Amino acid sequence: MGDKREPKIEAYPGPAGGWGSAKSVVEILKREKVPIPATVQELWRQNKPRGFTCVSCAWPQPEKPLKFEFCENGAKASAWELTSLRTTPEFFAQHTCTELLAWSDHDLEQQGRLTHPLRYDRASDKYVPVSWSEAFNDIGAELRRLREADPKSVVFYASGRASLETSYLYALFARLYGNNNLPDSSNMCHEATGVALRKSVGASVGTVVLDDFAKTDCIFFFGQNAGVNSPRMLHDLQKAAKRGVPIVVFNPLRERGLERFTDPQSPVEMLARRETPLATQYLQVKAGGDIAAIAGLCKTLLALDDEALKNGAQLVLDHGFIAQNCHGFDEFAAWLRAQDWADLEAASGLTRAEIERAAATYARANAVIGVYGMGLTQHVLGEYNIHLFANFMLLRGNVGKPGAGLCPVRGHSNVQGQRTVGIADDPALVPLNRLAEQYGFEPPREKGFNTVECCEGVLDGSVSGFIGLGGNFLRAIPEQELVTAAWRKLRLTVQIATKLNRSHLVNGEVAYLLPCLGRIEKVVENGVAQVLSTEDSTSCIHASVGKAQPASPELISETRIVAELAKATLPRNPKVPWDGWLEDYGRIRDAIEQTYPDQFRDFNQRMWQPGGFHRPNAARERVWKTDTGKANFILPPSLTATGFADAPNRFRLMTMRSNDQFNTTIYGYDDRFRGINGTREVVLMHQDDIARLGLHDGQTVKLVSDAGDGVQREVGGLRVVAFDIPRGCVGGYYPECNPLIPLSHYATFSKTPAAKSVPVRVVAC
Ligand SMILES: Nc1nc2c(c(=O)[nH]1)N[C@H]1C(S)=C(S)[C@@H](COP(=O)(O)OP(=O)(O)OC[C@H]3O[C@@H](n4cnc5c(=O)[nH]c(N)nc54)[C@H](O)[C@@H]3O)O[C@H]1N2
Ligand SMILES: Nc1nc2c(c(=O)[nH]1)N[C@H]1C(S)=C(S)[C@@H](COP(=O)(O)OP(=O)(O)OC[C@H]3O[C@@H](n4cnc5c(=O)[nH]c(N)nc54)[C@H](O)[C@@H]3O)O[C@H]1N2
Ligand SMILES: [Mo]
Repeated sequence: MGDKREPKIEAYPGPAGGWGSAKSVVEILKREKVPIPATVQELWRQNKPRGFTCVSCAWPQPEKPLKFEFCENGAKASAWELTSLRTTPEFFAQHTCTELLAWSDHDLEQQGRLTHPLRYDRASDKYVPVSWSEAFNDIGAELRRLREADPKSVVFYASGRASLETSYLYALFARLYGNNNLPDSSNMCHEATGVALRKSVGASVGTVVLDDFAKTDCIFFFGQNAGVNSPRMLHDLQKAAKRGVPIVVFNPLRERGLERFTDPQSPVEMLARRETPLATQYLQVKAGGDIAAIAGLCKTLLALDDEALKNGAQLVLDHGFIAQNCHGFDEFAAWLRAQDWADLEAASGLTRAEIERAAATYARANAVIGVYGMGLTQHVLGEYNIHLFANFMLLRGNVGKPGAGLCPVRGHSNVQGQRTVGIADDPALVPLNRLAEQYGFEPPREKGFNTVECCEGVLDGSVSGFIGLGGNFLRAIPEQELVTAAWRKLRLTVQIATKLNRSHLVNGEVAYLLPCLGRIEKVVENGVAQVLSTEDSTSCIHASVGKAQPASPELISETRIVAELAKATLPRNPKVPWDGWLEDYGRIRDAIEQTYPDQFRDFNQRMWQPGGFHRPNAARERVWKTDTGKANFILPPSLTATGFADAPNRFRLMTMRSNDQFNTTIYGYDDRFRGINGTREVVLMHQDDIARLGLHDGQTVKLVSDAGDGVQREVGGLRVVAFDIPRGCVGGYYPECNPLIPLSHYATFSKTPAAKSVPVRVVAC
């Protein structure tokens, strides 16, 4: 199980959680050959006060944790890091990078943890071991040379796993170096959220805390797959469902984790195979059809309100809230009245009756939580999806009251926190004046590169150096083939990582692969164990204590790697105490508090609070930090979020995550809930579309880009799977389908790659 084998496609009868989950955890523990007692001991500490923060998703830690506060996918992520497998210098002596490029993503990471700092040797096309001091000196010298030529030519990428301490130092390093080129993985996921929510409600993050789930009386879900990507949330959903809270889901696919759940930690539920149904209504909206669906919901609320007014009944909209807090309601109402139901039905793929039923559920609830994920953000009109969702919530004052609010579910376990402490390409989001004063330098004021702009810079030659603090940049981005080809012309590439991945095999002229400790491992500096911290999806900040034995004695922390790189590169500045910070990471937290006094008051004390301390959020208090000083109703330019016109054989490709992966990390080849086992090389299609194209279930096809920009992009060898998916939409796995996404295909304002509606044709091979 878990390996590539004869594909088996067969509907999965079980719930999310349950015995399937338990079995899947046992399999990965075996596959990673982890020492079982030590691993169980670690899992016991996961997401607990004085334990470590799970390295998988960003769902918050409850104040009073469960006995085991982890889920199937959290356990997989921990086992992946605690593995006893090792990728040693001997391994690299045996394989060239070119040879390894032909390996699968799964096989590369399956070699285990990196153990030694490595330098790429161009002559042999192999990685060779190098000492830390040699690596830092050489990289420092290269970075100084690049800085002399153009300080804007180096990019400092971060994947969202590094701690607040490391992230703060990393952002400071980039600014002292001379640029704001700080793209991070959130540029590819919730960037659209930051941009859209700032305009709608003046906050760039969600407004709910965990406690709101206990108080809510209705939950609306758009394009977020909790059962796979934030499974601990299922406990909160299950509790809500058991209280009779309606859960309404808008998703093109019927995701099992949103349908029913068995708590694997409950012996009664497990033994009795008892399931809790979750979604009370499931609407299979077309990919890119949410603007129309939400407009339909809002139009219904308006009609219900009109009717109530006529009958002298209680009004449906919260007019008091709207008058006091909102801007643009009249224009929005006029726009809604002008919409034709036939257009809304066609663009959403839903019927008026279904939408009206969902709107009636919403209208009956006093406190509604609006949850969303990549299904809304990763579209050309991704920001408008979010604006419409915010409009919908504002109509009944569902922002800034107990049990209600917007809940974008963030991706990586510290991706939100990285932004909070300065990893941002937009200098307007950073207190530059305070940094200037604190560190006695003139920070760069020009906007830096985000992820898409970094790729553009690689293509046009304006980028010469790349540092990756985690992640798998070349595999995660769109337009993989062109960017990968240009990548080899970079002067310097440095990757800081725990495991080998594809991005490490495509190198600049000078290239290093620097291995680091993971979050579960003990970090010791000068004989003293150090503590790190992270921020979750609900803006709660907590300590994380790693205790596991390091995977190799050579490993040092990411915090140290960043500080040593900075020291080797930058002129000495007595106001920037890199060595002092490394002696005691608590001093980095003091520095963070000094830069962000309102957000991080008493950081070193409060991070120990069970469940963490909450960063203030003005929108939660109904203080609207927008251009109008109010919460804004914003109108969309179109009912469809795809950004391209429909055409007879043009499909909307949604790139999907399986239940057996964390982003580009492929744990195995089973997507249990969707019943696709032993393979990821599939394209999910509606039976009618299969027949219309004269194809058949099981046939091999290729997907070809239909972006109309003259660039040849295709992914072949995919097996057609007849699936319950809206007509006109097809599903394929991320990252295998990434070569099909044009670099220019992104959300308009945030440049979030539009990975949930990519224009493709399906062609028989
Ligand atoms: N186990 C595990 N956990 C993870 C990750 C992982 O890969 N594995 N990744 C982490 C990261 S970085 C992130 S950002 C999050 C991602 O977590 P999610 O936000 O859940 O992202 P996806 O699974 O990509 O897509 C979510 C859902 O959107 C639906 N969808 C697609 N298109 C549309 C649409 O147009 N409209 C609507 N309404 N729905 C649509 C899909 O069917 C899918 O169910 O999870 C994080 N957690
Ligand atoms: N088509 C398509 N493309 C997408 C998406 C999609 O839905 N569809 N989703 C996008 C999203 S939401 C995201 S967030 C990006 C993800 O993009 P990235 O964040 O760049 O990629 P990951 O796969 O999360 O990175 C995995 C690698 O991180 C390294 N790593 C793991 N743990 C650590 C650690 O503790 N420290 C360090 N230094 N390294 C570590 C390992 O070497 C591992 O190979 O992909 C985006 N790309
Ligand atoms: Mo993400």
